[in-house]
Amino acid sequence: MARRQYRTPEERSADPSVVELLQHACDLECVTCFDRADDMSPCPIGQEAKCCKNCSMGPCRLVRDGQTGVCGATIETVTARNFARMVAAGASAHSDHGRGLAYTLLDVAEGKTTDYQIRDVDKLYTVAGYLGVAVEDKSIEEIAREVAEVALGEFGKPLGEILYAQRAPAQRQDIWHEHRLTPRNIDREIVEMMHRTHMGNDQDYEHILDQAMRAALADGWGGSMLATDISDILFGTPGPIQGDVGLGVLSEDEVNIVVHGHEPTLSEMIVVATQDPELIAYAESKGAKGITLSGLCCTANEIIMRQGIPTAGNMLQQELAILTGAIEAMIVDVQCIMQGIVAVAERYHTEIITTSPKMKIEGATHIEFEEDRALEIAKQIVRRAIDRFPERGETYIPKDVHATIPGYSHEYIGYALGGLYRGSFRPLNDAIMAGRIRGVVANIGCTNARVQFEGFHRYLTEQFIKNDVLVVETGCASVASQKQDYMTPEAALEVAGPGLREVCETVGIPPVLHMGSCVDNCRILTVLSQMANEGGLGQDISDIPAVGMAPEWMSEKAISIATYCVASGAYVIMGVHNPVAGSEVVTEHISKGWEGKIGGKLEFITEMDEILERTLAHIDAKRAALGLPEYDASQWGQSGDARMKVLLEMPIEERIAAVYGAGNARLQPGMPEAAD
Ligand code: BF8
Repeated sequence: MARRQYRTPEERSADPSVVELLQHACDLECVTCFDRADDMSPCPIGQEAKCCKNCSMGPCRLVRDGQTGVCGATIETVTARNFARMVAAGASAHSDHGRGLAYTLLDVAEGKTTDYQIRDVDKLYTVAGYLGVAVEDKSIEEIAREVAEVALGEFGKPLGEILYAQRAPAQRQDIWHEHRLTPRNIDREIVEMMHRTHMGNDQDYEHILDQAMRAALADGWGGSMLATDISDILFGTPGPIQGDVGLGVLSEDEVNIVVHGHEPTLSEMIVVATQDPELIAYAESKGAKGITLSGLCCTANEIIMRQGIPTAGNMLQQELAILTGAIEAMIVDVQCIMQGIVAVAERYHTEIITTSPKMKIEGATHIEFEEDRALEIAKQIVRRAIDRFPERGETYIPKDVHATIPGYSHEYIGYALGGLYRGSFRPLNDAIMAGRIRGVVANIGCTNARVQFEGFHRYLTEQFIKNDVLVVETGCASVASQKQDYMTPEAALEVAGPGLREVCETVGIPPVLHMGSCVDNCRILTVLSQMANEGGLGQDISDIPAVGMAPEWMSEKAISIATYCVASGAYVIMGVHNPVAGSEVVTEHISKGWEGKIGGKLEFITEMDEILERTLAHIDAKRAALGLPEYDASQWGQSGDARMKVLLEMPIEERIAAVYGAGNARLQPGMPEAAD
């Protein structure tokens, strides 16, 4: 029997600090998700969605041509069902997150909690407008209460359609109506998805997949969009802020608390508690120099973009962070939390604290978070963490910290491009129309232990910006770029292509923009809608030279996001593996079939260079369809700081010739002196 092949740390990770910790884990014989991935091949039947376990006549494994389940279900039905159930699970996760925030807003409005406030009144007014809540002669609290009530109604209202669908370009709304894809309410679409995929129900793959799109749209334009909007109301709409990213943000001499998960209601309160002078003094009384708070996964995105709290890492770094031996407590809420962290924590003094009524892990401490006692509970948790500090043993913290500027909400992008009174997407559209910016890529989603950690994210992001493609990112993908130093304006000078660089220099933005956590992918929908409405790039999201991708995806949420982006008109590429590979018909349908029907398509591509080529080809094809000039990098780069740097290094005569033309090589007034 062939010996199982274990990947080297370098094969497992493109992030040098993770390579270092994987070697450390190996030395300690500590098992992580990377080892488990190598130990256990993915089930070849489940991986391709060829297994139906929706009734007890099965599970049926459809491995031979033409084979059906006991009930007669075909491979098309089975693969479509499995895909649709992934969408339902992903949509439910985002939407439940949104519902929780709506309840918190209601509690704030009714004075049931004083630990949270309405931090962004402007956003409250904007959201009231979207939801049809009149604001005249009402107090902030009254408006907030009505907004919360209407928002909660969006999850289960008996009649009508979700209100946020009206935020899409008109043409897109027409397509949704034509194909009966407009979500009615969020819960209904998810419940109906589960119903339709029950044994003996919907057995037409196209019909099943239509409902998958409707459930996904209820996520993107419903649950996620409400989650983002209400988070902004309660915690502030993000704007650029300086921060640090990398496992090196953990402190050698302070109490380290890491918050991990998704919901800002928990993390924002932990931020407040860790800044409490009494608790800082308590930490000092235990021999620490203070308290260092950092984030993991999407929680990290939430608190770095609003509070500047450092990010320790993304999803696959959760076990490795504990392996530093420097974490007193890892506080988790919901989603993307691996059970494996408990086993790693048991080797150290680290306490894993679960806080959500929806999530417990055997072996972890459970301290349930209640919004009406939020700060009190947060302080209790922080105190517990401090109590662990004297038990800390040897530490192994990689020296890995990167500066970053996260927080490019769609509101801020509009402001950056036009100021307070003229905020608009016009300059972005103009730059794309001229060809300075070739197109836009939304690189989002997870990291996955089955592929080289951040290998795809790092390679593709670099290639895109070198090719003058503006990249926007959320979730774990954004953490990869931050660790790659691509989310600073300096990255534009050093890495971006000439056209993108000119735009970044003019506006003062990085070539890769951080737009938040995974629920914040709906911000990208808003940007695309505003670009379509601005004019010059067609009438619909499907006209824009843009591509979405999650090359290292792993979660069902990523499948829901991909599906709502496709149903909104985008071309989306996913890596890792094709979860409907069991059926060529379904694979073809979600690509060419969906493209013909609704203008967006979903493809699974596992080779980096193929993803790159297809993305650029799609962007160029969309440019051509709009009648825009062919992308030509040689036209750009004659202005801006980077160009000035090159000019200043030239001898004066050459510099003058470069600027004014060879025939006019005489000193011009105002020309800077040569550097030498
Ligand atoms: O929601 S990117 S691994 S942390 S699922 Fe999870 Fe994927 Fe990270 Fe946030 Ni999103």
